[in-house]
Amino acid sequence: MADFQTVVVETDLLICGGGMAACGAAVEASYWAKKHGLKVTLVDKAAMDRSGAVAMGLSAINQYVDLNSGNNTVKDYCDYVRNDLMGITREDLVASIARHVDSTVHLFEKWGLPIWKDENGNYVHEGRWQLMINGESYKVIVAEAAKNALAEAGGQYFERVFITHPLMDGNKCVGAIGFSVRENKVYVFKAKATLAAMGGAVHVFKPRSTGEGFGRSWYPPFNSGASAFFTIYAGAEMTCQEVRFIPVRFKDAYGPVGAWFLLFKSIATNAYGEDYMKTNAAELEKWAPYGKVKPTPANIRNWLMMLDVMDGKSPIYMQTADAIKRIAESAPDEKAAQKKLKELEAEAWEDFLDMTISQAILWAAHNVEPEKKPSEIMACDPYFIGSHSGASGAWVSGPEDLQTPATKDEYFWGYTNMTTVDGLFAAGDASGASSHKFSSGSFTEGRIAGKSAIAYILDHNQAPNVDQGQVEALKAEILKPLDTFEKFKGATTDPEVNPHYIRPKQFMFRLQKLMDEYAGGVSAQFKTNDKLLERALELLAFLKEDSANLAAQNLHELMRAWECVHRMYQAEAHVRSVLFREETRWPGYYFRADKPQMDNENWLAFCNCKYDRNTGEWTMIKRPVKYITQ
Ligand code: SFD
Ligand code: AMP
Repeated sequence: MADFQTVVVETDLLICGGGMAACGAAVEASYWAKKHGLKVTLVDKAAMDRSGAVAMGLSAINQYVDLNSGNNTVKDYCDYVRNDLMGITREDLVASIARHVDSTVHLFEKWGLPIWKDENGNYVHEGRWQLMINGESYKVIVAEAAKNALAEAGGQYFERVFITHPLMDGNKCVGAIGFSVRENKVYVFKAKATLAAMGGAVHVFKPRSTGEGFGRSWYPPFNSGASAFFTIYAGAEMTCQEVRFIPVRFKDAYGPVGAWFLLFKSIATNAYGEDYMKTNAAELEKWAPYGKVKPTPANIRNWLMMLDVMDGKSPIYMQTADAIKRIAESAPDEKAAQKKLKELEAEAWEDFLDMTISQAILWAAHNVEPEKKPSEIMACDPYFIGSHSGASGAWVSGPEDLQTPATKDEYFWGYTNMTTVDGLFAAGDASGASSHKFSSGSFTEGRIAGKSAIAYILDHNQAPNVDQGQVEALKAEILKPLDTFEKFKGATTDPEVNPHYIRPKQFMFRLQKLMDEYAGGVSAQFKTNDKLLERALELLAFLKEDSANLAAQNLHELMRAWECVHRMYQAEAHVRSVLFREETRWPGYYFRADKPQMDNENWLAFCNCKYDRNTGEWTMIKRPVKYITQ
C-alpha cells in the first residue's frame, strides 16, 4: 500500500460538507463559537465556491415566506408543505425554518446576491414563495461569507477531503474520518459535535442520460449519498427514505420549469395539444384530500403527465411560445408589446444561464426560439433530496418551543436538529421530513443546527473519546480498494475485467440497473411491487458482498468507490422503506402496483428505519404524524 500520512485535526464542532446547509452552519456557529472560545472546522469533498447543488448557480430562491408583508404566515407555509408531501411532514421542523428563512435571504442580499426588484423596489416573486435572482454566482457569494465567518472566529476549512465514515464512541458521534482526493493523506477529525450536511444522492437509480451525457442529471452528480451513509452507519434513525423526488424538467439538459409555470404562467400539454392537468383532472379525486388542494402537489402534477406518457401521447411540451405571447399581448400598445417580448426572451434564456447552462446550450444547438415554438419536458430520474419536494433524511429533534403536548414526546429530545445519535446533527438534504427548504431554507437550517450544536458542546464540553483501534481499522478499510487494485491488476490484460475485483463504474452500473428494474426507476415507469422489492433486497445483498472487492487505481477512483458504498446504503434504506409502507401515497414519484391506493387510515404515518452497523440488521419503525397547526 502506498504510504498514507494520517492527519489528526481536533476541533469542537465539525461540519461535514460545504454546501448551503454547511455554509449556514459555518456562519452561525462561528458567531457563537467566538463568544465561547470554541473552534469550528468545515470539510468539503470539493471546493466550496462551486460545490454541491448550487455549483452552477440558481435562478430563484425558492423559500421566502415574506412574513413582513403580512400576506403569509408560518402556518401558511406549513400547510403548503404538508399538502405537497401528501400529509407526511414534520411541521415543527418546517416551521422552525420558515420563521427564520427571511432573515437568511436578507443576509444573502447584503452579501451581494442580486435579487430581482420591480419598479417600486420590491422583490420580484416567481410564485407565492419564490423570488427571482441573478444567481450565477450564488454559491461563490455564500461560500465567501462562510469562509469569512470561519476566519474571524479562528476556525478552519478543508477542501477536497472526502468524508467516508463517522467516528463513534458507543452511541455518541465523536468526529469523522476521510481522505484527501489530491494527496496521500487520511484525515481524522476529532470533534465534540458533528454536523452531517453532505447533501442528498443522485445516480442511485439509472439516469436517463447515457454515453457522454451520463453525468448530466438534474441533481448534481457530486452528491452521492454521503449524508445518508454517515447517519445510517452512525445508527441514527432515518425517516422518509421512501420519499424520492422526481422533478419535471426540460428534456435532456434538465433546465428548470418553475419560472415557466409560475412566473410566465405557461401550461404544458401532450403532443396533441391537450392540457393533461385538465384532461386527467378526474384522477385528482383518487388522491383526495391532497389531490384537490392548490397548488396540486408536485408528485400529482407528475402523475397526470405520466398518465399521458403511458397512454402514448408523448412528447410532452411546455408551451413557451403561447405563454410569452400572452404576456406580451397584455402590453398597452404594439411598441410596448415588442419591448416586453424582448424582455421575456432574455429572461427565459437567463433562467437557464443562471442555473442550468447546459439547457441553454442544448436550446442553442436545437435552434430553439422559446418565443416561437414549444420545448419538450419530461420526468427526470429519482433523487434523494430532503430539501426540495422529497423528504428523505435523518430523523432530528425539533425545537422545544414549537412542540404541542401531543408532539413533545415524539419530536423533541433536547437539541434542535440533533439526530437520535448523541452529538450528531443534520441539516439540509441530510435531515428528513422537512421538505421545501431549498437553498435558502437549507442555509437557514444549517444556521439553526450550527447554533444548536454549539449549545450541545457547551453542555457536554469533554474531549471526544476516539478509539485508536477504530481509526486504524477504518483507515485500512478505506484504503483497501487501492490495495486490491495493486494486488490483482496483473491478472488480466484489460484492467476493467478482473476475477478479483470490481471497478466503481461497473459497481455503479450494477446498482443502477438493479434499482431501475426492481425499485421503480425510469425503465419501469416508476412502478414496483412487493415481489420486485424483495428481489431487489436479494440482489442488494450480493452487491454488498461484492463491495468488499471494490478496486481503485488512484485517489479519484477511491472516492468513486466510496461514493458507490454510500449510494448502496441509500438504495437499501429506500427499498426497505418502499416495501414497509404498504400503500401508494406519492404516485408520480413511485407506484406500488400491488398496493395501488393511498391508505390514510393506516399509513398517514412516518416510515422510519435504523441500521445496526455491528449486526448489519435493519429495524423498521412506524411513527405518528402529528401536526402543530390545525
Ligand atoms: O428551481 C461532501 N435547488 C434550488 N433551490 C432554490 O432555492 N432555488 C432554486 O432555483 C433551486 N433549483 C435547484 C436546486 C437544486 C438543484 C440541484 C438544481 C436546481 C439543479 C435546491 C438547493 O440547491 C438545495 O436545496 C440545497 O443546495 C441543499 O443544500 P445542502 O447543503 O443540503 O446540499 P448542497 O448544497 O448540495 O451541499 C452538499 C455539500 O456536501 C459536499 N459533500 N463533503 C465531504 N465529504 C463527502 N463525502 C461529501 N459528499 C458531498 C458537497 O461537495 C457540497 O459541498 S430548482 O431547480 O429547484
Ligand atoms: P422547479 O423549477 O420545478 O424546481 O420549481 C421551483 C419552485 O416552483 C418550487 O418551489 C416548485 O414547487 C414550484 N413549482 C414548479 N412548478 C409548479 C407548478 N406547476 N405549480 C406550483 N408550483 C410549482
